[in-house]
Parts: sequence; structure tokens; C-alpha cells
Amino acid sequence: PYVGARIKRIEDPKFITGSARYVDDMVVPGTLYMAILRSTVPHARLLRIDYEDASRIPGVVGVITGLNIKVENRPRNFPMAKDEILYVGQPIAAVIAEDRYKAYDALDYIQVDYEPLPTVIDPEKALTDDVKAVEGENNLGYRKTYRAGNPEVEFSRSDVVIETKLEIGRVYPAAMEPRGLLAVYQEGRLTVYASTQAPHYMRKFLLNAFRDHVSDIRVIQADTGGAFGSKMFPYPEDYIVAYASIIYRRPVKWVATRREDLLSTYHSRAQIHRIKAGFTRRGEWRALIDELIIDLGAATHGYYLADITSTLISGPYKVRDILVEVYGVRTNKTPLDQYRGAGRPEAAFVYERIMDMAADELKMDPIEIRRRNLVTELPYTNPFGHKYDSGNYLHLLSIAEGYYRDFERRVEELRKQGRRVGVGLSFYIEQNNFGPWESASIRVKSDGKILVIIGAAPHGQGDATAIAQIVADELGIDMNQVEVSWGDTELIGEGFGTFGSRTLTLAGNAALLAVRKLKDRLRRVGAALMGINYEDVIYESGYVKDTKTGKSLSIRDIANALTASVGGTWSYGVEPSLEDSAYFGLSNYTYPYGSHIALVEVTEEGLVKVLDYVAIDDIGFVINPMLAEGQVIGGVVQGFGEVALEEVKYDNDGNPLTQTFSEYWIPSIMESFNAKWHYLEEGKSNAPLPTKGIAEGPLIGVLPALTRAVENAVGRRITKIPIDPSLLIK
Ligand code: MCN
Ligand code: MO
Repeated sequence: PYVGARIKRIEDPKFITGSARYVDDMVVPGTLYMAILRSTVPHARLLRIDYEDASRIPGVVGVITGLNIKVENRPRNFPMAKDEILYVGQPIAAVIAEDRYKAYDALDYIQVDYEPLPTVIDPEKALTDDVKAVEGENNLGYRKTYRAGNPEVEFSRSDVVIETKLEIGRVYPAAMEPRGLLAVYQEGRLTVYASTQAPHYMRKFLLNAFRDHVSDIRVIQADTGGAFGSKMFPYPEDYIVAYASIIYRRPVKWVATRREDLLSTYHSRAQIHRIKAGFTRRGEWRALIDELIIDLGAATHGYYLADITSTLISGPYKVRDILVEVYGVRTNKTPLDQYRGAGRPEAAFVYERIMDMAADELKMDPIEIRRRNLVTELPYTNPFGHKYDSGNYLHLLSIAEGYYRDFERRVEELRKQGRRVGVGLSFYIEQNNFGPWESASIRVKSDGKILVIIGAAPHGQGDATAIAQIVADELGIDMNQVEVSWGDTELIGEGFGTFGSRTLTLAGNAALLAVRKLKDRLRRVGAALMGINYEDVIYESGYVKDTKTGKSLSIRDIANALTASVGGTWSYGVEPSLEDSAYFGLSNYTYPYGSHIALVEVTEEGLVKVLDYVAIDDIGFVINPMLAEGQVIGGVVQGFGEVALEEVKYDNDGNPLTQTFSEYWIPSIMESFNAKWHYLEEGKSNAPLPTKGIAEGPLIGVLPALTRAVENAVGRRITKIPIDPSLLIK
């Protein structure tokens, strides 16, 4: 069988030979290019835009200003600033020109008159409302209280109370390919090629805005060079490109430069937690009070991330008396939205920092304190209603302990040589398979080849390979007979996309259900072609067989027979279709869990080096361990960036200090390392193939594990990531 095997990705040949086609590679004759004039000031009253000179430049087709479309939780002026500028990078005008260079050159000829307004950058200061981030609005853009049990009473019964401020820095989801779109208007219809992770969703939001201008919008996902959660929700440029194509009746392309992408792709994380956690002498976590400040930037759509963090703030532990006060604040920064893990890494950073600090305070072993607090009976409904479904946390911890003790011994040895080394462990809970469902269609082509189309939209994860494995096994045929396709709103009815570590479980199981329908259909059609009863026919390994005579037809024979000749009359007695669709959803999210163990060295100059790293996960049934492991290796390195390198920074006046990769550091091959992956298959989901997701887990486990390892190496308490380098220099 293919399922369970480490099979190389069928998606990859075109990527490694350079024949992939990203949006920017797509050529449609007559395409115009769009360049965006972006605000260079963080907050101002926009008085006048003069684009006379720009529009007179040869090759410039037009200039768009003041486009405003009502989209929930976006700034009042969206997608373009009209009367008020809210952050550096906000679109103010768009130049449409015959080529990219003319479009960008023309930006210099646009005059913007504005009157600067006071700026608020620090989210804690924003809470006082002394300076407004948005005129006429309270800076407090979102407020929510999560209360369970009675934490105040539990504190009075606690022996040790930990109080601190924890911070998770603002990051940029640096996909290798920046955002971009090509919109092609054709007589009342629009086709949009996009770098996206959710084409159906993009169709929906663009159609909402432009249904008076076009009868339909087809969205086609081009080869997409990563997204990490950032290519899903509506962006200003999505609307501006579509609008430009509609009004100029020409194809229009826009692809962000890296600098634009860094400024304008929604940032993420940016949470501050003022926590107070109560423990008994024996290390039982009794209570938590958390004041969560999330820096939403200039729009409020990222508020839901704080909800995810808050409701998972108890992690895999039994503590039930919790108060979380959420403050979502507006500041004059790029708006906030999701990034790989979306709220769960933030939660894990908080509950695991708490565990480690409590262990230090109580002089307890980090494994022991976790053992005393882990949930032992599943299913378990956490204080805010999450239903942790399945698994065995203590068993996984015992495996983690083996690695941890080994790393501890190595730390001891290395320290004898005077090296600054440390070990860290995290235990985490993941919530994934955000739904509600996903779709899959399956077709047999006339030559017997199988085409599977999924409604999800992978962009680097390798799901097509795993789904081909599932389909080939279920049909009992060679994998090279199976193709998997996706990413076109007219290829498959409806679908959602690839996010929330859902694709393999939801689209993979939908594909399985579609195959099962197809097998039945093959029996029916095969029986009709053989002129025998359906009951006498079985399906086996690519053939339908007459159980009485042993006569058989292959999938290919059947497909051939149905399409044998052009002409003739209808004589099959059955519908000549070899096509089925299925939809699959789960009634509960799935809750994988895992543990990461890190061994790090901090050099004299303060560089963090990972010497060894193990991730252990229970995601139920694993379809392709190599793909899952690839997600872990990549995710852990990405998390290293968050812990040691990456932070979007602004000065106090709101000027972004990180505008290129020389200021915003993502991990390079120099910092990379190969995490080892160990997996259990105890925590199965309710799906026919009892899988759960893996793709975001590594980002959740890595933040606290690496932070602890560094803390252990330098002997200083760490409360903020990325870690302040001054704490690391010897
Ligand atoms: N897999 C498996 N067995 C399982 C679960 C998963 O073999 N039980 C395999 C799947 O076949 C797939 C991979 O593991 O190859 C991840 O599958 P899954 O956990 O279902 O996650 P998704 O495919 O839905 O990926 C989405 C996830 C998200 S939400 C972010 S953010 C992220 C991530 O993927 N963005 C990525 N990883 C990324 N990887 C790349 N290269 N690029 C991104 O933008
Ligand atoms: Mo995601």
C-alpha cells in the first residue's frame, strides 16, 4: 500500500526544474501593470491627490484614487485612503500603465497633500486613548472577557504566584513568493489568477464587491510560492487590481515587490500577556488571570486570533479557573491577521512559559511539573469549551522524557567544556481542521487515468501526493495513474482552501468518499457493459469482475468502451458517467498534541545555534510520514526565526524600520537545522481515515521549547520573543 509510505512529492518536478508558473510568469497579451502609491506617513489627514503629471506620462493608461468598498472590520477607507491615512504602506493611489517600469516611475509624479496627525504605535499606550490611531474611533477596537470558574478564590489557595509580562513579537509571514494577481476582464466576466490559498473564498469576496460590474468571477490559483496563512483574507490590492481590469477592460497585473510585501502583507502575533498564575507547592496549576493586549494595527479584523489564544490558554493542562481579559487595540501599523498557527503558538508560548517559570520557582523538574498537570482523561472539555478529542498525553510525555534526559546529559558534558548550552522542552495542544467541510471530485478520463480535484488549495504542503496515495490504495491501482488537481473555482463546485491544517483530513477524506462512490459506479457501469447483474459484480484492484464467470473489465476498458466511437447510438443502458463528488466535514475540531525538545548553544557573540532537536507528535493516522516530517522540519526553522531573529519594528513615530530582508531577518541556511520527527498514532480522529493535521503544530511547539533552551543556556529569564540579543551576549 501507498498509505503510510514515505513517497516523494509528485508536485515537485516542475518546481525544481523551474517550470512552475507563478502569477508573475503568466503572460496575457495586452496586460497592463499596476503600481501602488503607498503612504509614507503613519497617520495624516489626506487633503488632496494631484495626479495630473503622472497621467500625462507616456504609457500611463490611468490613475485610480479614492476607491472605497465596504468590507467588514477593514478601515473606513478601504482599499484606498481617501480622507485619512492610517499606516505606512496603506494604498493611496494606483497607476495603471503599459509596463511595470512606467507604472512605478509614474508614482513619483503624484502629489499628495496631507496634514500629519499624531501617531500611536505602542499598544499599551494606545489603551489610554490619549492619541487616536483612527480619528473618531476608540483605540480599543475589540474587548472580550473569558471567565471560567473562580480564579480569585483559587489564588488564595495557591502557595506560589507567578506574575510577569510576556510578549510575542510582531512578525511578517514571509512567503517566498510575494502576493500578486492578474485580473483578466472579458465582456462582463472576470478571470483572476492569484497567489492565494483560498480561490473560492477570493471569488466570494471579489464578487461581493463587483457584482454590479461583472456577472461572474473565476479565480484560478497560480502556482503559489507559500502563504503561511497570509494569502487568504481580502487585501486592498485584490480589489484594486480587479477594479482596474473592469474599468479599463484590459488584463491588469500587480505583483508586490519584497518591500511592498513586507509593509502590506498583514502582520501577525503581536500579543502582550500580563499574567498571574497560581500554583500549589506540589506544582498543581490552580488559577490564571491574563490581560491579553493584541496590537491589531490600523484595522480590527485580526481580533479573532485573540479569541483562539484565550480559549486555549490552559493548553493541555487541567487548570480550570481562568480569567482572560482581551484588549484589541488599534495602532498606526499594518493590520494584523493570521500566520501559521494563528493564535495557538501565542497560547503555547504563554502556558509553557508559565510551566517553566513555575518549575523554576518550585525547584521542580520540568517534566514532573507537566506530568502533574496534564489532562489524563479524554475526551476532555476545556474551560472554554474546546473538546480535546483523543490521545494519551502522558504516554507522549514519557517518550519526550527519554529525549529530554539524553539532552540533559549532553548539556552537562558540554558545560564541562565551558560551552553555553541549554535544554528546553514544550508540551502543546493544537486545534485544527477548521471546517466546515471540504470537497473532492473524481473522474475517469477516456484513457482510464484518474483525475481527482479537491476544493482545498495547497501551496507547498504536498497534499496532492498524499491524496494520490489514498486514492490509488482505495482503487488498488498504480499511483502514477492518479492525478490530483485544484485551485480553480470552475474546476470544482465549491470548496474552501488550504488553512488550519485541514487539507489532508478534510479534502483527503472527501477524496476517499468520492472514490468509494466511483467504485460503486464502476460496478454498475461495468455490469451494464457486460450485460450482467450489478449484484454479480465486484470491484477489485482496478477491475470489475463477474463473480460467476471470472470475466473482468479494467477501469480503462470501461472508460474506453464508453467513449469508443464518435457517432453511433446510446446503447449502454446506464448513464455513461465515470464521475463522482463527495463532501467531508467533522462535527468537532481535531486536537493533536505534541512535545518538542531542543538542545541549543549560545555563542559568545550571542548567536543561537540549535545542536539537536526532536519533535514528537500524535496526529492520529499518518498518510505520508515524509510529508508530515517535512512540515515539522520547515515549521521548526520558521519558529526559530520567531524566537531568535524576526520582528517587524517601528520607531516611535510610526516609521517601519524593517523594510527589507536586511532588516527583517528570516532564517537562512546558516541557521537551519534538521529537526528529527517521532510520531505516535494513538489520538485518532473520527474521519474514515482517522487523521489529524500536522502543518501548524511545529510552529506551536517550537516557540516555548527554544525559548526555554536559550533561557537554560544563558541563565536569564526570558519573557519576550524574539529574544533581546543583549540577554545573549556573554
Ligand atoms: N499529512 C499526512 N498525514 C497526516 C496529516 C498530514 O501525511 N495525518 C501530510 C499531508 O499530506 C500534507 C502535510 O502533511 O502533505 C500537511 O497536511 P495538513 O496537516 O493537512 O495541513 P494543510 O495541508 O492544510 O496545510 C496548511 C498549513 C497551514 S494552515 C500553514 S499556515 C502553512 C503550512 O500548512 N503554510 C505553508 N505549511 C506550509 N508549508 C509550505 N510549504 N507553505 C506554506 O505556505
Ligand atoms: Mo494557516
